[in-house]
Amino acid sequence: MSKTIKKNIDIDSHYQLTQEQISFYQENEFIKLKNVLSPETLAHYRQIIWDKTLALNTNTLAMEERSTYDKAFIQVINLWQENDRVKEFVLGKTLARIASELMQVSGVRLYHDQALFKEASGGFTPWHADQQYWPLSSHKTITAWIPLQAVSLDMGPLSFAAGSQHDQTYRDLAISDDSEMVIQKAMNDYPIECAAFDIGEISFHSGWMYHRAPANKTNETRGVMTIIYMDEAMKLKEPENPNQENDRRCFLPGIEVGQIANSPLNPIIYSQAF
Ligand SMILES: O=C(O)CCC(=O)C(=O)O
Repeated sequence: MSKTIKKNIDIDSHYQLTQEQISFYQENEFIKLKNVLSPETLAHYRQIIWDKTLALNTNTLAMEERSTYDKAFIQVINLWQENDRVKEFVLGKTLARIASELMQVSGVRLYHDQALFKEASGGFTPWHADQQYWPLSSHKTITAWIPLQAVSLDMGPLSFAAGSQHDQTYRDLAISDDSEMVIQKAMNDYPIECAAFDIGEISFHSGWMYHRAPANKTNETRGVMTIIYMDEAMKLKEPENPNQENDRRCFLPGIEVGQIANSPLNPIIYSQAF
């Protein structure tokens, strides 16, 4: 595919991380980075991501009739399979290289992407750790949370419980009203990082990092694209719960337990070997 580079639209550049930022991530397993993508780049991809997300959304009940989970966001998965421009965005090297350098691995594959749109008056996102859902052999996983506009405190910015990645007590709990009651109480023991995102600011968090997002109190949708990367050497482990069985089927088709997670849905996006 030939690539047309327009001024200030760049998803394949090198964002220079400082040693301090890498050390912060190594210790805390989350980080927020400013000015990662330009406003022009985000504007360039925003509409197509928005249109595809709304077109493929199946979460259409009135807000008051939805479960807590469905109030939290519209969720559309693997948009990169649906459109070539979204594919170009998801396979961009800028974010993949940051993911690789933060995790200190030689390269990263795609696990999957998902658009997470918190609608006007949408509810809070319950506390959870993503890796509960993932049948992956190591903790070298990371999500880039990419707001398509600035996110004020009132729109539901992603928030982290600093230090909670070491807490193994709640790792069996999938998202539910019951898990929220238990985990929310436990997270009071950790400092909560909850702050607005500027345009171009992107957060990265590991699979065992507990996170949530407040409700969207505005009358504007909070559009967010996420890209989930894993170590290029990641293997499929024996799934430990129905969520992991489901992820294996959806995101790792044809891969056997113990094999590298390299199905056609898991291309290497960035590698030092390239
Ligand atoms: O966008 C949200 O509200 C939640 C995001 C999330 O849980 C994630 O990206 O892992």
